[in-house]
Amino acid sequence: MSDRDTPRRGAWAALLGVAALCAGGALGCPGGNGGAPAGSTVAQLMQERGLSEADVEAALKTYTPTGKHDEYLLFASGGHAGNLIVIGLPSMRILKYVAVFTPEPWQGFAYGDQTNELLVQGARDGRPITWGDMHHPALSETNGEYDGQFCFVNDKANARIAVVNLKDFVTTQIVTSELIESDHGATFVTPNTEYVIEAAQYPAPLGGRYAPIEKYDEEYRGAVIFWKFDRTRGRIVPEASWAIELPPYMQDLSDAGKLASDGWVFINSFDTERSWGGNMEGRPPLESGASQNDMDYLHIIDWRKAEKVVQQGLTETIAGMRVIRLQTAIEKGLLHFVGEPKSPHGVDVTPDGKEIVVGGKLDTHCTVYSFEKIRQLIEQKRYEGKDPYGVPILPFREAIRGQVEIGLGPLHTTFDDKGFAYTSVFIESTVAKWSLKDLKVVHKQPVHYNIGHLVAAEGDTVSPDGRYLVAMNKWSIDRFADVGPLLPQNFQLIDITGEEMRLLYDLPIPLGEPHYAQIVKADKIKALEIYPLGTNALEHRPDPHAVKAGQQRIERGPDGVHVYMTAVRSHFKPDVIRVKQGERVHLHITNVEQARDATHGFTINSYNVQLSLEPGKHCNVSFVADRAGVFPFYCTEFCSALHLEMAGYLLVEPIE
Ligand code: CUK
Ligand code: CUA
Repeated sequence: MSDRDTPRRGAWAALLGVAALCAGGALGCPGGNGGAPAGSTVAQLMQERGLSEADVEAALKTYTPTGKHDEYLLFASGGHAGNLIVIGLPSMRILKYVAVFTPEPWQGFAYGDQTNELLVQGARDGRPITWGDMHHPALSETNGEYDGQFCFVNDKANARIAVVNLKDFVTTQIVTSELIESDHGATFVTPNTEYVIEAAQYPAPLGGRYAPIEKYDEEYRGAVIFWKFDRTRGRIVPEASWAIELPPYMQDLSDAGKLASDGWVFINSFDTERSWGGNMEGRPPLESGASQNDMDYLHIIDWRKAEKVVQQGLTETIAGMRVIRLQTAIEKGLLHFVGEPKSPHGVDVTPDGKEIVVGGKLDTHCTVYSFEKIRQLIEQKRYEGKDPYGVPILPFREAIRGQVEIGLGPLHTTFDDKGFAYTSVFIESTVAKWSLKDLKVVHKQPVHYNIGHLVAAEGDTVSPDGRYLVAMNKWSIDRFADVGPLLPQNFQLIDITGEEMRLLYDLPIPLGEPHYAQIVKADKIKALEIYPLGTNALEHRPDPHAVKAGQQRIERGPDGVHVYMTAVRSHFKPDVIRVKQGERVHLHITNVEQARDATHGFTINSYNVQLSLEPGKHCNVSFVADRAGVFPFYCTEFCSALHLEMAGYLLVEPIE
């Protein structure tokens, strides 16, 4: 407190690197340089705003002057807002919301052009879904390093995966399999992005069948899908993807092995009790039923071996997906279990791939498993038993290197470049820093409040950067000005360069609950500045309907009226479109600008159309002009001095 109330000028002057400033006389150095009076500008500011030295230090470590770029990018899930948030570090400036599962008008996402088809692709059982519960973004990797090319995200509620192309930060694909009804251990990638992993969370009969819940043990199942990714096409290939059936436990988080453990996938689980609720039917509520056992099971999957089993055709097709049945997985030695204490959460492979760290919501430890020990136990077939489905269980004590006494409710773990691990401690609201070498906690940093995930710079790659950590807190309670009972989440930036962590910055996230994020070095992302003229952004190639200057035209065909239009500051050409009521209108609009940031929007009254036409981009829109009348269209981006004049008319003449 005294620190806060009485800033000590000498110390902050040192911190400001003050020689140069003193020379200017502005700071009033004690005893020096012209004897400027006490109560200098910075000191006054500190006093007026009640800032401590620590506050000023934090400000200096995060403040990013105009024109300076951030060193890192944080890709954070937007939770049930269904989008992906891009944030610069250390400034914590929000740079973009990338529309993924939810229509987004600024980006013209799902407001009339082909992006609508993306949401149609992501329909389940023919029903389009216009939101998603995004949990875990995963950046594509090459040799276990982020390569800056793609970001994958999941939708827990509807068991979907999307691909975002980081050339332009645009969603290009949404896939779903009706094999499963929800997911959570998604998305995680193998070290060369061979596969995008999606593990189901809530067991259900595979393939969307009905079965009475009393048949839970026999008919309900979990599964993990290995979505094959084709990097050159930038697409997931559903026909080349496959899955493994799992027992009806609630599979939770996943992580892919790397280096020493390359070729393996680890999935933690809960509810191995197979409790399914029924609290109005004389049964225990789901959550207490699911918390009876002292141990749940860490799932250990040999995916390279599984891939061979798929190639041998030892699969059954369910809901269009090739599935290795549970019995086959057991017989072929693809799946092993090892105990995990008390309602486990989080599974994180260390940077060298040699160890696997699992937290426990109702435990005070993180358990550190040795992959080498696990491998040997599997080789020697040393089991301590089998689960009710016949999955072999490795002896817990022989599979671990040790346990770290962390605190109440350890969840997720991330890593730095100096051999330290950082675990989020939910009940305590702290980040615990501990040494991988001797499994001892060395420092705890309070956070505000209820931390879920945390992420350090490149912290889940083979070579973490250290530097920064972001705590993703579920509650913010009193941290910000009151905005009603629904409060923002709080992302807290923490400096992890020193022995002790330092809290630097709070960023309120005014969106659905974000869960996980990844931090990548900004210079790894090589995004386009503009599109080559006439680009279809969904396919990253020239659109066959692209319009060049001088080729604008209106053509009538058997399928309706085709309008080939250009947008350029400050007009659409053509700017008058005449059709008859009931005719189908096809708009083909190219922004023929090649100047950076010269984006035009396009909206048309009453037809729910809104496009974003970045320089060079081409969009196609098609609708039936079923209402007679006069419909102004205009540019929705303030693009130029005559932006308001960038408008035109769709004239829909009534049929007699
Ligand atoms: S989960 Cu949210 S805090 Cu969905 Cu990764 Cu652990
Ligand atoms: Cu184009 Cu405003």
